[in-house]
Amino acid sequence: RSIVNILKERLQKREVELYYQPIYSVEDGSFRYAESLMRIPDSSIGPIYPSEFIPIAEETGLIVEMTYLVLDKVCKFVNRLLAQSLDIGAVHVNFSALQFSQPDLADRVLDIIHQNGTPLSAIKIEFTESTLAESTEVVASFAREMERHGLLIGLDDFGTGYSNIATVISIPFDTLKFDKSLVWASIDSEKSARTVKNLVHTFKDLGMVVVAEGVEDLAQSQLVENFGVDQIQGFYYARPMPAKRTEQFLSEHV
Ligand code: G
Ligand code: G
Ligand code: MN
Ligand code: NA
Repeated sequence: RSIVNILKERLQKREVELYYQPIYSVEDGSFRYAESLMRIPDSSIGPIYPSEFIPIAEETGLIVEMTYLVLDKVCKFVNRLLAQSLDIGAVHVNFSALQFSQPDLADRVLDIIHQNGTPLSAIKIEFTESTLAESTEVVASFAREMERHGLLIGLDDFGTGYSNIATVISIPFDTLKFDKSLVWASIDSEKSARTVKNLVHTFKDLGMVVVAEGVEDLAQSQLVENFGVDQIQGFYYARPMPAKRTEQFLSEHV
């Protein structure tokens, strides 16, 4: 069986699995945020990882419906947390560039969230710098429309794409996530560290929530805390985990 056929079948059966990686909030030491990460468990060939299936889902266009499925599942997950009075700040959902070729994107996104009765504030849509570079105008108008509705938008993988600072600051991003490569580079290089620290200050000064990702040990966590980031994501704090374990984790750390 090819990966394409597995993806089609999973999509049809709505059997995409979501893992969640809790995100640490520096201010109060809580874990009130998480990022959803797609997994395709398949018994015949073992689990298929995003690095393998996301490019295929993008080439075939399947990523569009997969993303709506992910969003629907995230809404249901958030609803379960809220029903237990767990104050999940927001779950970050990844969007691929291809999503922005859909003229009804904004309507579909809002429909899915409304149909689930999930508060808009509990979802944060992440897209990458390369998405922004590829479809600047579409992304900008989507971001403005989401802002009007109260849905938060985050820029992912900052520092790896073709960041045009003028574009980045013209879009109403709530959140900016520094890519792991910048975090790691800052451990080895004083120049990188100073640059990232100053950028963190710049974005915070603009009122953005700043996240560092890929934090794997104590030294890296101390470094990014010293940079002044608001939130930290990384294996040092928590690995991506199944929904049930995430619920348990969050209930113990909110
Ligand atoms: O979870 P993992 O570290 O293997 O994820 C690898 C990559 O796959 C990440 O860059 C992540 O953005 C991407 N990815 C994971 N889940 C999704 C998803 O639901 N949608 C999209 N578009 N990308 C995802
Ligand atoms: O969407 P994005 O590319 O930001 O996806 C986050 C990816 O980073 C996921 O694949 C997740 O598993 C991975 N990740 C999260 N924390 C760490 C970490 O501390 N180290 C490494 N190597 N990868 C991480
Ligand atoms: Mn992401
Ligand atoms: Na990232």
